[in-house]
Amino acid sequence: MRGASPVDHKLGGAHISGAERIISSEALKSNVIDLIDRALTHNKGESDFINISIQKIHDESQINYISPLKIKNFYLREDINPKDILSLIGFNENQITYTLNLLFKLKNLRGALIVSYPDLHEFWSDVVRCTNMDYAPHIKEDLDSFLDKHNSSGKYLKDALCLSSKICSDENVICEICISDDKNYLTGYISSRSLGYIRIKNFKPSNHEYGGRIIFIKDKNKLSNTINYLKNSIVLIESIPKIL
Ligand code: WAQ
Ligand code: MG
Repeated sequence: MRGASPVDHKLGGAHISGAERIISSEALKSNVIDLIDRALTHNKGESDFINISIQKIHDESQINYISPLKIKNFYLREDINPKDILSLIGFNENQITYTLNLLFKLKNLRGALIVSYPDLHEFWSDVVRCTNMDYAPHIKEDLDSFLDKHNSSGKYLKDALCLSSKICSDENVICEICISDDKNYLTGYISSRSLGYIRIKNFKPSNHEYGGRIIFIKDKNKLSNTINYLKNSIVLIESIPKIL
């Protein structure tokens, strides 16, 4: 599902809300209702345009099962900041400044901006909306109780972890960095295969109304493979994440 306002993204509308589900056919109707609800009740406002597309998975062998990233919850620590994390990933000071400036400049994109590293080329004509990922149906219930138990059932973590686990499972991806569209939701994250999904409290300044995602890739010759994987490959998370 993706929702926009005042008109379709393709006609210049702003992104309001988006979500993905991979479910059994019996759960289809109830999930569609939930998604419409989500598009109409987002903190950014009501979607005036909602696109719901539904695709049957014909063959289970099309499904790729992956592990979730480990969650590192710096939510309660004040001493961690995005610069430290990017530096651990290997970014130098200029690259860090560049990255944070770019992130805070992103406005109402319907997908993620891909940037090659280390030459920092921005692929503006290939902003990618990742689709076709979810948690495997057999873990969904346990996942919800697990997240509840760890006070992590907050509204955005579950979907963001799923999306980011798919993104980082592409070999060409170095890391992903994200802040929410919701102006009241200040927690963002930086994720990578090496460090996991690192949540950062107050990543976003409280007056910042926009969200965004940047995906850094190693090899721009493999850009189209990466985009194809992020959009089209069907990915299910097969196990409950660890919270460190
Ligand atoms: N694929 C690519 N980019 C996307 C997608 C997608 N499926 N969905 C959203 N984006 C981009 C788009 O540019 C949005 O403007 C931006 O990301 C932010 O999206 O507590 O809520 O849905 O651990 O607002 C992160 C912290 C919350 C969660 C992220 O993102 C936590 C969030 P939002
Ligand atoms: Mg959102």
